[in-house]
Amino acid sequence: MSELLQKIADCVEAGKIDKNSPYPPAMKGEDGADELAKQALDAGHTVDEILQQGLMTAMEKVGRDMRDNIKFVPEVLMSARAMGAAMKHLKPFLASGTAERKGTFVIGTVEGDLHDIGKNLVIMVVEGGGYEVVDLGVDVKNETFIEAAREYPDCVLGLSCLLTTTMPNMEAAVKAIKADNPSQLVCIGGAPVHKEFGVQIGADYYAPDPQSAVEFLDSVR
Ligand code: B1M
Repeated sequence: MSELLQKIADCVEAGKIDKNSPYPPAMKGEDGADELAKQALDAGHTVDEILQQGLMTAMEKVGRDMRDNIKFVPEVLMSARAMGAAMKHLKPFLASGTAERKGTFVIGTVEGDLHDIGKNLVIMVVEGGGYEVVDLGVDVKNETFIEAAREYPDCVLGLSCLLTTTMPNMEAAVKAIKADNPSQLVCIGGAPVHKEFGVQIGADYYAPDPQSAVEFLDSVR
């Protein structure tokens, strides 16, 4: 991995957002994920390299440290903010789709779940794939998904979840959406969910990554 990408990964892991950020004290005054992501783009690194080698690698390590009680929620939040600062520079490349929109994708993280980094990445890629995206945010109640589906007829609903404990909420959401309108298309995604789970809960598609969500949208429009 290049030195610049390694530095980005170090910043995300340490929660170093930008040069002015006083956290962590050991990195005070140094460039953060914000400046380094811009430098990496200027140096010719691809968006995919920065995402996969710089940001995702670091976030996976943060996740392992969180699981092993080495890092705690406040530190993980700083890492999430550092990742967000870097992603800001990637957004124009991911979301530079054509002006003509191919359809509407309404997405939210299911009730009880506050994780939104993956969802926001999906939004950027789906926008880049040429779709209008309506972001319902996190901790989205079943009724909110249903109301949005009525407000945007012909939309595809996207449900994200990152916790095993909110997988039952995803199931409840899909069942409520389908009970209201059996032909409403629903795509699910998120680290703990998988294809079999999607089939089991009655979702139309399980997208393992953002690009797969675009491919599903293209296949049903
Ligand atoms: Co949380 N957290 N967290 N957390 N957190 C995990 C998920 C965890 C695996 C960490 C761990 O223990 N190893 C663990 C879940 C364990 C489990 O479920 N069994 C966990 C836990 C336990 C918790 C809390 C319960 C901790 C606590 O309070 N004790 C708590 C729950 C809060 C809540 O939601 N109610 C909590 C809180 C938090 C923070 C707030 C601190 C923060 C979230 C900040 C934010 O999102 N704004 C956070 C973070 C950052 C993580 C980890 C470290 C990183 C998640 C992430 O953003 N990954 C995570 C560990 C890990 O994943 N390594 C962890 C990067 C992101 C780009 O990937 O979200 O997977 P991901 O999205 C991917 C794909 O999944 C896919 O595309 C994306 C790009 O490839 N995708 C879709 C996602 N949604 C999709 C939808 C689609 C299609 C594709 O179509 C609709």
